[in-house]
Amino acid sequence: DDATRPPIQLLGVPVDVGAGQKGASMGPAALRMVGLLETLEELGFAVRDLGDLTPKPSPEGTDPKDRRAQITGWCHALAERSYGMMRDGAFPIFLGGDHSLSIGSVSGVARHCNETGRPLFVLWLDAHGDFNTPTTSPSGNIHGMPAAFLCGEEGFDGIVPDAFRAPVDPTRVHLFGIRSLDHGERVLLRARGVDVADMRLIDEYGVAALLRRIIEKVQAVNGHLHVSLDIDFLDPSFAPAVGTAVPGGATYREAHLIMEMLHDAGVVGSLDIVELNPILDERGKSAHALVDLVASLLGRRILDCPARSL
Ligand code: 5AB
Ligand code: MN
Ligand code: MN
Ligand code: MN
Repeated sequence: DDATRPPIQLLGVPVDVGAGQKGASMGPAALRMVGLLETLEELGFAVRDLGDLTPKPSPEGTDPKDRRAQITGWCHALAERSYGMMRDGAFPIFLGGDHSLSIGSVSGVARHCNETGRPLFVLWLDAHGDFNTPTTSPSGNIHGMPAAFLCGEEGFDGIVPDAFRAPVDPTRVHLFGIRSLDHGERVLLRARGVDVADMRLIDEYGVAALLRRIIEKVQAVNGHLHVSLDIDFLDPSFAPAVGTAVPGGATYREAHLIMEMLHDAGVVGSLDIVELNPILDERGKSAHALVDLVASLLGRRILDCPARSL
């Protein structure tokens, strides 16, 4: 029913200093170019494009070589913005940009959930754990750390304003599709009790059974599920536009099934689409694949007329 569907707000977050390679800053433009907004409107949603975020300048001026300071500028601005979008009653979609942006986007969502008493769950669709800290990281790249930040690990002081420092319970963070972990993050993930569905588990049980357990946990407490979709979750054969491609990712249909099940469950309240690096794409196919996945998440069906089936 249309009346119960929140309006969608799109926000571009053209950050790439969190990654080792430049280019994800063009992600928001590419997603718009292949028709994200129009696709969502065709599904019957009211969609507002808020344009691209600009980072908050630091009082002393930000040294362009200080990546941590740059990320802080983005995440300060994004945490506030994300919180505002949630308060508006919107369904926010954050268009990345590298994965460091989730430090800001999820912090804003978490603050809103705390205020409204809704338990927050995070589904992290990724080839990587993103559970390094500034101490364990082999690369120093902040896009390999956001999940650790969100679970309250140390070493991130000041990266979002204090009012937004609301750690998510690690047992409510679900990493899914994982096939590349560093030693330090493997140790931390185990110690904190984060739920990890790696590709080995997915191969044995299939995405449906593993996702159903997560959905049921969220539904049992009327939780809010934030989905953080890193394009490298997908197999690079159909989504090559990634700086950190790892073979053996989710197939096209596995990824769509996840989105379709999430839609039917009605549990998702916010979404990041991150790490699309258009300069590495092949004739826009990765960008198109992402838009099709978002469409499935928001109700496109194979069999029924989309605008009437919701
Ligand atoms: B992405 C690596 N674990 O920390 C690191 O793309 C890769 O957001 C991180 O998942 C990949 O640098 C970060 C080696
Ligand atoms: Mn709300
Ligand atoms: Mn990744
Ligand atoms: Mn990631």
